[in-house]
Amino acid sequence: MIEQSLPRVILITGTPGVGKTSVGLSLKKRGFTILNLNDFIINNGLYFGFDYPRGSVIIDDIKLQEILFNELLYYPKIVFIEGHTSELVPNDFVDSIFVIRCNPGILRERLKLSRDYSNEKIAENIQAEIMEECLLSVKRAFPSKPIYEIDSTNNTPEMIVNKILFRMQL
Ligand code: DAT
Repeated sequence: MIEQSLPRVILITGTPGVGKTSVGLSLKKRGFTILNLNDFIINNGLYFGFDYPRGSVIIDDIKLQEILFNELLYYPKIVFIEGHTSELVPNDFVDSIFVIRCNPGILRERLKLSRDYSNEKIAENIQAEIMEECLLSVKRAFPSKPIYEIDSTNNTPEMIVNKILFRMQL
């Protein structure tokens, strides 16, 4: 059944490795609906191809916005969307944005332990975190929406979720 009004979308973004997926799993455990943007892009073929040197997909932004817009109409009133390209989510749906941050040295360790990334790709992600690329992207894409930063360096995913739910009064 189509919901009568647009869902309230809360974005969880940040450099790969900061802990978005972990936060998403914790939200899911508490009964919230969470959409992983990367999986959504892959599962729906919303990409032009693969950028082999960078080890990432080349996203079809226009198609993503169109398909996501139609998909979100069927979602419950509150939806969390998690992904480091959250700035591509249609603006009309977005209520608030949380940017998960991490100390670059700790992020390097997390990426080394959890990902099969080349040293070059790890360095690229550390650089992105230092340069606040995700934060700047959402500031550009959603200039009138509230944007909150949460540090995951010394906060567990559960602690981060508590902060998000407190802030959103959920
Ligand atoms: P992302 O989805 O942002 O790429 P992730 O949730 O997959 O990140 O986490 C990457 C790794 O870091 C993974 O091994 C789990 C660990 N991790 C995530 N959040 C953490 C936290 N708050 N404290 C310590 N380790 C964390």
